[in-house]
Amino acid sequence: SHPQPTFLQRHHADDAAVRHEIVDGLRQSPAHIAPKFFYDELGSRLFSAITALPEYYPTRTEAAIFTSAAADIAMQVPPQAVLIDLGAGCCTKAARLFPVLRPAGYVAVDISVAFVREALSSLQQRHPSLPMLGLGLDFSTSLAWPDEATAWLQAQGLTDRPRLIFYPGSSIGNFTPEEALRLLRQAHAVCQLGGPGGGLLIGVDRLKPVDLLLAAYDDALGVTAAFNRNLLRHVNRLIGSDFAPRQWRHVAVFDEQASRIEMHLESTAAQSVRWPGGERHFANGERIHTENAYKWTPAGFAKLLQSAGFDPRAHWSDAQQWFSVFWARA
Ligand code: AVI
Repeated sequence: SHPQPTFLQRHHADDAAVRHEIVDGLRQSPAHIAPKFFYDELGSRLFSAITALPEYYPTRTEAAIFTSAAADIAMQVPPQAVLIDLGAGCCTKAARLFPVLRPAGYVAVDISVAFVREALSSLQQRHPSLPMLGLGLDFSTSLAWPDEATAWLQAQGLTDRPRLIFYPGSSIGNFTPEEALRLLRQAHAVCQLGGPGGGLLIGVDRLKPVDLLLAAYDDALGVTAAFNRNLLRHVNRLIGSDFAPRQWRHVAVFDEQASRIEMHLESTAAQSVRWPGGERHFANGERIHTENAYKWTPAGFAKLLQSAGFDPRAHWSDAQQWFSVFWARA
């Protein structure tokens, strides 16, 4: 027989809610669009291309840390836990760590179950006896653990297992410290619903010389620029607007004060953008803020973990100290 994962979709923001969120951001000054809208099908492929760029060090640096620290990680994290993978996507990062983490259950969380459906189904064929749940949940809004997911854990006999939350890739950096604290507090609450020993395994990008950071977010081939401008094509489909991507320039800057990379789209002409029910004028040079990527110090991030209720137990980095992986007990 072919075992199948279970799939659950929670509060799929309806089209009207999505339209409202985007239009509201466009009307503000400065205008902004949330980075979750980068990831339509082409956007996900462009991000995947970014991770292969020589300038974009985070993905490969984190992978090298997971490889070199594998034995150590295996000693720290509880075996037979329920592994909860935030922003799972193609599930490859977690799947590679199955031999290290030895989970008793696997929950792949992403904004839409559609993002994990195929990957999880094929992963299930390779691990037929590992219970798997695909959970569609916009945890950038709220990581409240859904009742249906609790019921699934119960049905699998996993209720009392520790919960091991896996949040790699420095996606936590795309939240402001306040937003990150809120999300981590919710993650802590999710861990507390399970058995003792649970916690958080998280990848965090570090503060480093600005030239390295700027190159990572403004690469020579222009892949990041395409990724940023593709947001406008996605928004056109979501709200029916008429953004002309050619009229917008990719801008990446580092704000030392906030310790963050900011990505913007800068209008290269005075222009009006229209959508059903509204329009917005942009002056030449006016920007739309599309992403923050905070760069943490290990001490600063350990403090954030503590503020969220976690107990940071271990920290691994690479020889250049560019990226950090934290293990924190709930
Ligand atoms: C997904 N996230 C961690 C990436 C980052 O580095 O902030 C998104 C990205 N934006 C530009 N390049 C990559």
